[in-house]
Amino acid sequence: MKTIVVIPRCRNFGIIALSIFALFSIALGACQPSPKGPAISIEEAWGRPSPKVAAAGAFYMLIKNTGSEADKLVSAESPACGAVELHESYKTEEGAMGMRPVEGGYIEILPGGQAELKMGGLHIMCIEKLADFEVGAVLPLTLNFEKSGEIIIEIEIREP
Ligand SMILES: [Cu+2]
Repeated sequence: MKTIVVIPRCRNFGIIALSIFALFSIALGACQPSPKGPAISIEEAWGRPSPKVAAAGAFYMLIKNTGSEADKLVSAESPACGAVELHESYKTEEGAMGMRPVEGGYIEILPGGQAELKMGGLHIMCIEKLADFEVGAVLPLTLNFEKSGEIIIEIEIREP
């Protein structure tokens, strides 16, 4: 599922700038760059396939904020997972890759910004898998944002 955000178009501004209509539009604030508050949308949500015996899986996606205020992803849950954690990947002192819960326990998305959850970086960890992560499976995931509240999406299990 995708959340669609409509932003007023401000293109061709120069062409219409002299028209009375445009002057009215400006007066009414129709060309404001973004709505009030955060405006969160999720794109390209997917997860890697893994064998049944694997205890955990990871979800990746692009979280965009086209609003005028920052928002924070604070938690997530899914009936496909016993627990869900927000993780980041890091390099250990020995040079190996590890992962850990994100600092502060949240992922912040600044106004006009985005958070890219990808392999080797930020990700949503599905601990204690309760469903098969086979190619073609679609798993529901609820994202909880500090200001935007619950956003329910579908995770497509596919090859990277
Ligand atoms: Cu992880």
